Amino acid sequence: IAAPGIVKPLPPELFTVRGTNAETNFAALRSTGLHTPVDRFFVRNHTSTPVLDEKTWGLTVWGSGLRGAPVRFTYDQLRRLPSVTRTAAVECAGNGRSFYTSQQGDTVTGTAWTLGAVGVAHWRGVRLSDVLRRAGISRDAVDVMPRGLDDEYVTGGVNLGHVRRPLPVRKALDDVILAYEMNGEPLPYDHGFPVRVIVPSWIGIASVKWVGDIEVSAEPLYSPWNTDFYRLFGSGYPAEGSAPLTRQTIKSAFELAQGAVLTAGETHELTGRSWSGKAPVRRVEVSTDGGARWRRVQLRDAPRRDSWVRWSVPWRPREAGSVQLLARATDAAGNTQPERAVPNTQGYLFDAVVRHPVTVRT
Ligand code: MTE
Ligand code: MO
Repeated sequence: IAAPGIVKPLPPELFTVRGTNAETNFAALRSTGLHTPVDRFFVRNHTSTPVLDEKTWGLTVWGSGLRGAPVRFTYDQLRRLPSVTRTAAVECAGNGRSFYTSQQGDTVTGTAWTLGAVGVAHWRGVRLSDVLRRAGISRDAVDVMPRGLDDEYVTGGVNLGHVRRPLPVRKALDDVILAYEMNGEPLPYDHGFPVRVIVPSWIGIASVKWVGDIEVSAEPLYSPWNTDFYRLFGSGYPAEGSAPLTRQTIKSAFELAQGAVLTAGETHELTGRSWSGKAPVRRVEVSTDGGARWRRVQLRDAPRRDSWVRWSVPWRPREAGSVQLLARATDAAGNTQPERAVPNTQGYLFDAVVRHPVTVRT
């Protein structure tokens, strides 16, 4: 199994290939720690993974929001700046999209992810704020737009250019990093080698891979990735869409295959993960009877921002039959997963409780 343009192997027990993308199989996370191993971390590529050479690569910072001329950083120069590490999730804005259709009957466009377009890694890099200050960012700067070196994105016969997405300067100077390591190793090709942006808790598109230049502007910046995409469109939203999406929403997933077969009368340890881009997850409940009764489950990680928490709960099904397992998270800001997600035509920010079918046999 292989997807055009993804470099790492994609064995079917770890990934479902979706066009130029690969979705993590949640059942394959059951045996792993807090951080998603690279061999099973999802890949979302608009085109394909470029294999760049760090010796010739450079990052150019330029634009009307600098006090002076463009500044170029080599890979070695970046690696010599003070480094920071951070555990952070990357999650596609469209993660969970397929459930708009399969659970709610809504019509949406885009990659039909289940819940596996998310991963948590330990990133090392330099603060974007350090780089912007060294490049001479001025007090007039309002937007900062990193751009990828992967191929230009052509869709519906229109060339939209290189993937690029503006960030407000406040966020850019806050907790954003330019990462060159993932889980203690140099960034893998598929995840942005040699350097990518990591924007904690924001939708995945903000975390531009294979970054080659960053425009710093004294005027607001626009690209298709904050105008035509990554806004909410549809009934209830203005014609130009909502404001550009920023923070991710709240979700839960079982580390279990779809339609897994369990034996009645035996105790099974149900495990899973819950996460929210808005605040740390502090409570998770599970229902094993289709949503009639809920049990609070034990969290195996302390609630923390920008990451998920793992949880587990024993379950001893009494009789054979088809069962829908449900998990529902609540975060520290009081957000709880609803029964139904409010639809939008591009299927972003699905947050409802997902019904996970299993079969119990005697
Ligand atoms: N950056 C570039 N240059 N090109 C891309 O196609 N995809 C974005 C983002 N950064 C993308 C990109 C999207 S939509 C997501 S969800 C994340 O990368 C996925 O990161 P990953 O492939 O490391 O999981
Ligand atoms: Mo994405």
